[in-house]
Amino acid sequence: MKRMLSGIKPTGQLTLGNYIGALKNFVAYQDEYEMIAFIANLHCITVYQDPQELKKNLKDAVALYLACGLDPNKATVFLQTDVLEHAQLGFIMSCNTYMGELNRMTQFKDKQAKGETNLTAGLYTYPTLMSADILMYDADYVPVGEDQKQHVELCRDTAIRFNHKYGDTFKVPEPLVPKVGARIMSLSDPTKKMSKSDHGDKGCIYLLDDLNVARKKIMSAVTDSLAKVQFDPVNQPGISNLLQIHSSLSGVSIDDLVKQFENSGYGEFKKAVADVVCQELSKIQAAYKDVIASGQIEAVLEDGANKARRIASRKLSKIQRKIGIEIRKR
Ligand code: AQP
Repeated sequence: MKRMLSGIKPTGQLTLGNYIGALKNFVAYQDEYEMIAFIANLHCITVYQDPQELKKNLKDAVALYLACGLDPNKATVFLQTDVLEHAQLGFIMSCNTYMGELNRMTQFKDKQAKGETNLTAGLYTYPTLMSADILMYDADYVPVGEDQKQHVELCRDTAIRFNHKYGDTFKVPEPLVPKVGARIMSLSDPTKKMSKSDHGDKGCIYLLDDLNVARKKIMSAVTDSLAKVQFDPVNQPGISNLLQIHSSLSGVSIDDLVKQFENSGYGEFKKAVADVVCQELSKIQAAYKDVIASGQIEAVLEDGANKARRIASRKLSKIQRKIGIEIRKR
């Protein structure tokens, strides 16, 4: 069975973008692949997080993984920090990645361009930790939204270079980017990605948003004055984004949705999108409550960490012997 690895960093509450671009696909793939789904909590602290809020977000993220349908009997679900080998391989990968490569990463450049000050070294080097996360498990595939594709490509380049230098060590992974919904945009500024760290922004739907709040955000989504429901991300980014959201959740193709709403006003179309979103959120939120009430999170994380650790410790030892830094038999 081919292996798939995926992760999310809960720097806030998980969003509809995380769900459509990533989480929903982890669930869909868990029967076909051996799924390793972790919570990237080290990646969270590349930007300061309030410790109490972070703990809550981590717990909610695990609960949402399960509520969205990840089955811990099929998938290995764990916290990155419970497997110490990630940080160690992260350092090794940072010694096998060039600064020129990191300088080209658009996520970091975007944060820099926004004029954000006090950017940390951890934020700059986090793609090397992400390479470690993936390569540790010899993942065949990594399902990601569009924004993370560049990081998986960097991981591939590093793996190829490492294999060339030290002999065949890593499987070179493939990114899997969904055809629809790979980049869900902000509802208040559809030229910008929907991001969980845009706190309090009307543009972002959180999976645990009150349904009335979610509906309001969709009904007030920024559109255009063309008054025609059609898929044209350049001239109608708002409407195109809503079409993607509807299509990803309902499974109806964008072409069919355009036909269905060709004579509708934007109000009617937005109501249909809000119905589909609220239906999905209501299912997720009911399952989330059950997961929290069941008290199963600790056990799932412990079991997942044990399984992941077994793979990671063997792999790290093999890597360290290849490089020449491990000299004693474990
Ligand atoms: N808007 C989005 N549309 C589609 N996919 C998305 N993903 C994130 N936002 C969207 C995908 O979700 C997975 C987990 O991403 P992440 O949370 O680890 O990091 P991120 O991409 O940096 O997400 P955010 O919400 O934008 O975080 P902040 O605000 O902290 O920077 C990835 O596969 C990602 O592609």
